[in-house]
Amino acid sequence: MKDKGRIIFHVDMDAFFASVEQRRNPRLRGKPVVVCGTPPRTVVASASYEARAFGVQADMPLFEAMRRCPGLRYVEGDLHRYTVAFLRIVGILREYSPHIEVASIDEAFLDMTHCRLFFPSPIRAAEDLKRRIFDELGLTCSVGVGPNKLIAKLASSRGKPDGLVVIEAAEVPHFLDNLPVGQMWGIGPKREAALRSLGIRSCGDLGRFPANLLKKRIGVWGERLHRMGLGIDESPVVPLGKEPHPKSFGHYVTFPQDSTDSRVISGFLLRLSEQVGRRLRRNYLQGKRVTLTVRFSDFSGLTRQHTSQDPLKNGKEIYRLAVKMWDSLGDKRPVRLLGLAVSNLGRPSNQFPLFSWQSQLGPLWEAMERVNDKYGEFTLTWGSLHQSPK
Ligand code: TTP
Ligand code: MG
Repeated sequence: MKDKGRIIFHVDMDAFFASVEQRRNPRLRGKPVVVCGTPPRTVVASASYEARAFGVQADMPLFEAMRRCPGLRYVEGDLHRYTVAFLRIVGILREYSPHIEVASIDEAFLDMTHCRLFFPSPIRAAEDLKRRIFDELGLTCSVGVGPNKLIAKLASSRGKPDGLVVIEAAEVPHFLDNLPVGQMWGIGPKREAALRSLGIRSCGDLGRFPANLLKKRIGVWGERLHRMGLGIDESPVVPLGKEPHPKSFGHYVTFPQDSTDSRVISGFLLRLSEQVGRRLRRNYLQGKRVTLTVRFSDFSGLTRQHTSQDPLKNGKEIYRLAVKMWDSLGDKRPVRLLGLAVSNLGRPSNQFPLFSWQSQLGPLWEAMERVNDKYGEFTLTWGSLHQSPK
């Protein structure tokens, strides 16, 4: 394969949450099953392929899924269970390449370029890896093999479920020509419609469309999309343990209505502090500098920074400082937006994660956080990882 001879695998578990539940409960196997939050007012997180045959899909309200598929079984999700299962999968993947990037709660990239000595045939290695995961966890996955992460990911979704799709560098143009543009990363229904109006239907069309024109029509993303349409992606597989830690964590909130009420303002400051604090904790970091951003109803704004002598470790500490910073502003204009960021980050010397790689699971955390935000009832701490899977 060209692309500087890289060989990249993308491994994505099939109907992950639902499959874990089917594995756990044999009565669910071969049946339409969804994993969701607490019924009845919840949405589908994962649908088994049996359920998908009835048009059930992720993000669909549960009642709609039940309407489409009478006899559908649902299981309230347990994020702890899925995380434990995926960490076992990561353990297997690590035996194939030390260069693994955990991309979300059920997918990972492997750079197999330098593993040729051990695995002369990438296809054999991919087959073997699939078999290992199935034998040890009873779960199927889809593997895409390509000259870069973009092509590998597109290939794995092409093969779903239980697929193995290999795209050599020379086959990339043909592969992209046959791929609807909506399947490209970052192209949702709205953007797809905008591209269609320009006559762009396949990913190949995207690559052929002049970059400058695309940029004019759809903005800064245009250039990036053009390169993606050509199948170009030079981004490296960033292995576990090698990610640089972020420089800052920040959150913003736009008020539902402008306010001068100090209780409303401190309420939002508390929420922002907790959000930032949670990200610090889950990355095993602490920070010293707090940046407060305020926008007023007249759209003017200001930013204040304060560096604390002692590192800030949690939401409470951040909140205390943020309130002081707000009070010292003494500005009485109605506020429309608040932002809070913590920078000058470092790792506390006395609080290392149990295993070094645990501190590097940022994308996994991000994915779990997204699910947690969506289904508040799922809660997870690293401590719980030390229980065996149920
Ligand atoms: P996906 O890999 O997107 O979906 P999947 O594994 O269920 O199915 P596929 O075979 O198409 O890969 O997401 C992985 C898990 O993330 C999924 O099992 C549940 C969770 N998830 C949500 O909680 N909400 C969502 O909207 C999506 C898409 C996924
Ligand atoms: Mg998946």
